[in-house]
Amino acid sequence: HYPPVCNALEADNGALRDAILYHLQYSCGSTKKEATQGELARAVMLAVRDLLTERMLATEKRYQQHNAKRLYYLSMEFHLGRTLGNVLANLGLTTLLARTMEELGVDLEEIREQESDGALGTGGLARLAACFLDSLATLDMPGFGYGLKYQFGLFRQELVQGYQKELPGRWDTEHNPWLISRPDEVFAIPMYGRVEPSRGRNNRYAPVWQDQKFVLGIPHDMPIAGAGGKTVNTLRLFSARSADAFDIQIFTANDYFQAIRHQLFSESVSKMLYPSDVDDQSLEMRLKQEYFLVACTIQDIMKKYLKTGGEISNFAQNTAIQLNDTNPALAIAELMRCLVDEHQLDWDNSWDITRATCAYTSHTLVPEAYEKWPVQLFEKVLPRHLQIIYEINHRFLHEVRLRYPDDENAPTRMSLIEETGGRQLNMAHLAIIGSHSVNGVAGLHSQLLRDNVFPDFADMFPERFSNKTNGVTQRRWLYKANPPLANLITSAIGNEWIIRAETLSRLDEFAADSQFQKQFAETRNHNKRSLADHIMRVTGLVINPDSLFDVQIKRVHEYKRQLLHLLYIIHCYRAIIEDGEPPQVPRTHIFAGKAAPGDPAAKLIIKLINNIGQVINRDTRTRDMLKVVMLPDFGVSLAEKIIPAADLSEQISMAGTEASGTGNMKLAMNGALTIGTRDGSNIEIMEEVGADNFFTFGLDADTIEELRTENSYNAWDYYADNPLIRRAVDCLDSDMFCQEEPGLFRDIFASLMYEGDYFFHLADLESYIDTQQQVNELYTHPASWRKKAILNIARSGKFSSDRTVMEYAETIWQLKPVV
Ligand code: 26R
Repeated sequence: HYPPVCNALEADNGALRDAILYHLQYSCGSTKKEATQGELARAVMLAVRDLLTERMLATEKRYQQHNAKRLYYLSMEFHLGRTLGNVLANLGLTTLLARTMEELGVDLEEIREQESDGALGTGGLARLAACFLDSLATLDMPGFGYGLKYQFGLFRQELVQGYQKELPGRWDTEHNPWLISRPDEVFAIPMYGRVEPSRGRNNRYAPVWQDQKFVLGIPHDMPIAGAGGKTVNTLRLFSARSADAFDIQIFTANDYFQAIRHQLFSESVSKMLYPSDVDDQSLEMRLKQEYFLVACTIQDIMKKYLKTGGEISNFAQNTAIQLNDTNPALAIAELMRCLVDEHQLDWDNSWDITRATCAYTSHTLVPEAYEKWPVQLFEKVLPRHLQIIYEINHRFLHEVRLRYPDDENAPTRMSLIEETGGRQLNMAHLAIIGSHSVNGVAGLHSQLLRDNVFPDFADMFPERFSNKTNGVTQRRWLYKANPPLANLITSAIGNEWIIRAETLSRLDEFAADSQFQKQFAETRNHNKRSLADHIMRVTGLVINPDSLFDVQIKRVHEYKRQLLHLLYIIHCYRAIIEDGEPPQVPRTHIFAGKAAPGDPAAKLIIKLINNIGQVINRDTRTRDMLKVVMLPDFGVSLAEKIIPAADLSEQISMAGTEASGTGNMKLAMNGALTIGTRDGSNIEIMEEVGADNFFTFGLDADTIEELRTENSYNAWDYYADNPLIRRAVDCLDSDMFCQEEPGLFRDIFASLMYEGDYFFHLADLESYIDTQQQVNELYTHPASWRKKAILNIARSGKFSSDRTVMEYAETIWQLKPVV
């Protein structure tokens, strides 16, 4: 039952206070009188962590008693956001802690603001991983995250004169109160060196990998508490340290500086999270990082498994490994190396075990995002793994030839090694061949993976491919992020929705209830006013809290088409100032998002958002009918502020490019209406909430694919045919939004008009403008709007990550709750 009674704490109010004071004194070396806000926050987090630690140990004991199958979720990225508020919510401790802090004369809100976001990830893939961990723990399933403890996670974004500036993030990985470091459980990870052919046991060919350099991996555990707090799993993050051998060399070697360089060199392995587009100089470090994660993880899994008395031959019955995209796909080669080289298992058995253990999720359709490693580089860093991959490939291509005797190109297309454009190792092919399951993250995405991206593999292994539509945890994204709405929902239908999102459907009958609508509107107004205050504090801009809040919050990338949204804003602006046509409804356009540091096109879009804001927000002719805001430093905490206040959710990627999207789910769940293309999980959201309660527009993926293959799309046709489109697009060629830096946005104009408009902005613009008009229309009928908004909440149950995780558990992992 929810919320839980938290040990003796609920009964004995004093216990939590004493724990906080204890940590203030003994862990922070401070006193209540002297303590800084930071120290107080630390003491609070440590006191809460103690509660988690007890439960974590009890959970582990339970798993061992049941000899439970375990899932390891391998991901180079986890975007956790803040932990304190989430733990309090999941343990049902929010009120108790608030009361305790009041007694101590401390403002809990301020304490919570002290915590910085754990942003060890770049985008949706990383946040999905965090939602999955929350769901696994809530469902009492033995599922563990494995990742890297970067010293520098995702950069912090500042906007300086409208330009993105990157600064180091604030998450303190060195003294993070949530992490339990375990230096005694260190793992030694070999890299480089060479492979010597030699004879092993029974005179078998047994290659020996030698002269390696070693990097040490130290595990740090982050407790992950599920709702109710019974199950506390862990996210294990590895940091790199130099191997002792090097430290000794520093004191003994002739070349002291060389020895220290060595040390720096190994410790740099967990130095920083790389952005999605890695430059050539960083390739080697990124490869080492991916291998480091995988090697630490496999050693850890194996050690734990053998310690519990498991037989190697039963390994796959007790272990599932999920590869979060291809970054950790080397786990396949590493597990093979471990079984063949270290446990002297024969190849076929090892291969069966590996495939039965591993499963792969793809998260993208953007071709550049598919990982490939230059073979030369790979051989230098991981010579033994390259041999293993050659052997896998050799055997696999043999099968391909048997299966497709008449298709002489099949082996070339399906090989792990691409021979064109320098020899490259195709990681997606490795992931598919070495897994028993391959899944996409929304229906359309999974279908496009089968039909367009991996058709050969889908033909050869049809049973491996499936769909698992993404989800988000309603506990962070509704229960914790939006208390006014969460309380209203609970008052209407009870609180079961917190652990069973499908029960949100009970709200259906309240959608037309005027009393409920009124209360819903009150929560929305409250949230919109808080966001307006926040915008005022951060940007100095005064916005109209009664205007329609139109939000687009996500990574800035051309395929997500922030530019389409901007063209609509420009259209509205010119309609006001030139045609004297004020919009039917006042709107505030709210943007937030980071651009990859190496993506100049995305960075220029950020500058364009800001400049359009500058011009429009200052123009007295628009008064408070039109405002454009860009909030800096998008991340989980900022999303938690924006989402509860959003009226309209912009999900306008070019159809066929967004694998799923998860922001779309968070917004719908909080009662925003979506304006969206038929892309990713938008399609499924529309199916669930009903076409009447969703604004869709634009070309579908098939049509775009067709136009592209026929080469028959021409942006100039749309430009010539529609004067309104021309008027909007022409602004980018003029200096209307860049008086101070003439010509600044001409590259954007050129990409649309001279470089083929790769993302079909002009093709979709008219339909987008028309649909925005329908949005305005509806907003003038508050009762109809509210009804649709409430229906969106009521029908968003499918998009809980609890549902997603249960699907993975049943069909891929064979994982069961352990209670
Ligand atoms: C820019 C390009 C090179 C690139 C694009 C995307 C590089 C890296 C990525 C990261 C990918 C793997 C990612 O984060 N994908 C996102 O995964 C989410 C969770 O499944 C999806 O909801 C989202 O649609 C997808 O973009």
